[in-house]
Amino acid sequence: MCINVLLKVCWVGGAMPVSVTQRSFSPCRRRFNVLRQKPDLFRGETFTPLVSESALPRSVFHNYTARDVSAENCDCLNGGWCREGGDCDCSQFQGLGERCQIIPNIGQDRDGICRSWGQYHFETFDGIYYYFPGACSYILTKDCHSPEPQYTHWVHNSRSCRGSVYSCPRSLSLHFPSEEEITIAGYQVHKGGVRLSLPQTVRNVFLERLADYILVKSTFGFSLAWDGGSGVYVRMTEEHKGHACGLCGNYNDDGSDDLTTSSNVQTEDVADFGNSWVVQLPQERRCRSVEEEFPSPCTSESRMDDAIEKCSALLFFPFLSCHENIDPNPYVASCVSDLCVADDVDTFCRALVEYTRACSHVGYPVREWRDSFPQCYCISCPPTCTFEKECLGSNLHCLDGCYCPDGMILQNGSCISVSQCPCVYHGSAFPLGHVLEQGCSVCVCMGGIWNCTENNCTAECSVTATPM
Ligand SMILES: [Ca+2]
Repeated sequence: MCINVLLKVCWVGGAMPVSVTQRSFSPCRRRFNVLRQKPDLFRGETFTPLVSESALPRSVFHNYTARDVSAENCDCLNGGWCREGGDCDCSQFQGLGERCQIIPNIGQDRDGICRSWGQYHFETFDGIYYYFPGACSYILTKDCHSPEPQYTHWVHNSRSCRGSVYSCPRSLSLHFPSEEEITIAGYQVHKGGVRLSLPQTVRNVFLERLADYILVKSTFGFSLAWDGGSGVYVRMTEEHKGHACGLCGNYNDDGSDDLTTSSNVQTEDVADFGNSWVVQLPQERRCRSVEEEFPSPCTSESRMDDAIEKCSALLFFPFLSCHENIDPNPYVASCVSDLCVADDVDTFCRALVEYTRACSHVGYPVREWRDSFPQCYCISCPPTCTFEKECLGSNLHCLDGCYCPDGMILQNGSCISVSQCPCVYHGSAFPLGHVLEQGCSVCVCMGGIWNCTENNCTAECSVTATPM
């Protein structure tokens, strides 16, 4: 059984193993708020969804026969319909642009997280969702403010992805000043071609595996989470506002200028924009640019109808509780694009997971949504681990996923008892019972916490010792 204990972990925050780098549990406050709202979470009908009835799927509220089917070739994106005059009706998922190529996420709690999932889905720091079917490597985000960028992140899309976008390989490259390239593929991290064990500190950057994610946190204010497959989530502190560039946009609280090319030209053309951020890798064959009028993944009307019908699930209970925090429209639209390509259970569940992740990441988890979708039963859980996870105390507030039973905690992919937790010192993990001596102090690792005592090892120390 897949038991969801999303909220529970915050109650026991003090009892969780706290390492030097994970002391802050303040993000949990929001979860307590969520907890207080618990009765409301189960009264879906009391919520007013962001989307108006007119914007809800026609498959739910309207009769299809009214739709014009003579103009099928507008190549509308993101669930847009072709109108009689050959233009796109983008109202369904509140899209904008000639082809409905962008959907602003109007949820009030996005928290400035840039997200990309399933190869082709992107939502910028400033909340602009777009679909860009690139088959190359791209600058996801980069520090464009300093002559020597503090960070540059590349995402390597599949050169050829047939079938479900979640089944194709994707990987990341992270670049920091005076450091060799760090690559992340699956759950393996390499630096300069050498595999790193986790957790690991590389100068200002701390890397670890937590639940289903690889987490990268830096002292200069960014966090990145990678789900091991295709999902990458980046959050930065306010001081980086307006300094970023790349597919994640410029992070200046203004969605209207997010499609700015690498030559600093604003465009409405997603292909122009995306192609401009391509990275040509010397060892790779030259990859194909995305055509300006790239086709919609939904080439068949009946497939799109089916996809909309299924993906509209995100507009109703149990997802209503998150609607005012995270606008579901971009996620329904991305789900439709995914199902138009591969209409299978895994793809559908991954699309739902993406929305619940966005909610979890900002502290508003959708509780027990899998109860309503038993086919999505713990889709990515390791067999021994079927629970949710704690707040991180990092810039990415809370992770979703599958977690460990009460009293257990996930460590390197398996569940162990809290008392067995290792302790972290200077970025390295030490097992239970490990003894560290530092000057007069002797510290023993006990349940993830260094238990330190002072010895009378020097004259100075003996002065401070308790008199007999
Ligand atoms: Ca912007």
